[in-house]
Amino acid sequence: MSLHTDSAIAPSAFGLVDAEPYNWPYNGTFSPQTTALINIDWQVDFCGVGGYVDTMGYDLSLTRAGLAPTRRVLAAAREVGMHVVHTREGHRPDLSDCPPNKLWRSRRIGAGIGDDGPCGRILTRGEVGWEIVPEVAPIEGELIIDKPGKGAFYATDLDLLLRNRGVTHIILTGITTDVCVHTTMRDANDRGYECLLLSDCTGATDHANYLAALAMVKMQGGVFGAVATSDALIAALSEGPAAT
Ligand code: C5J
Repeated sequence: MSLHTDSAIAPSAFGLVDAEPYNWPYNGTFSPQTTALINIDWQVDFCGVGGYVDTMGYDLSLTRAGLAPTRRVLAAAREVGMHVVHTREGHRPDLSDCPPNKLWRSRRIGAGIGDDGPCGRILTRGEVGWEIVPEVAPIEGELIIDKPGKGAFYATDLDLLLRNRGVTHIILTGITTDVCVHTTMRDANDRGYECLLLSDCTGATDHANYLAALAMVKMQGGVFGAVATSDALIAALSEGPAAT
């Protein structure tokens, strides 16, 4: 099924966002009714003290860097009535949805999924570490997708929920850029969603990987979509509906 049609632009469509390697979206306008802001895994486990990423020994300032701009983007998206989605990576307490190789790898690096840590059991649903941090927490009415994998479409009903809402365009924030954000963006692009990644609203456990992940989105003319700053998106939203 094609997501994009030639139908009339929604009355509240916004104009182009200044982005690379093309001004987003490809089809000139986007509207809050057909756009979802998807916030990937802003969980204690990925950006909080005592969580999974901290236990693995990475620098939390890298994964926390996008919190303040994401908070501003969330406020702007809510203001214009855009769909807002939050995802959480985590496993059932009995770990029956955790692939053995993922479990093995996490234990090998000293942060075993399901093991006890300062924020409860690592990457386990219902634990403190699995919660979304307060700075960007969901509010009532926003979708929350619990996912066992890296990509938000894998083993979830995200695609169905987006299509039923008429969503054709996706704006991404979240962590980590090179893992769950990238997997979700690649999959979304394959499914025909027009994607924009906000460069200052994402971070990786390794800065070089963050830069490489942004570069990969932009290669081949925007093979997975486009990249913009939060300021560029907010400017487009603030300018109001595009002239039709
Ligand atoms: C990882 C994620 N890095 N949210 N998950 O395991 O990127």
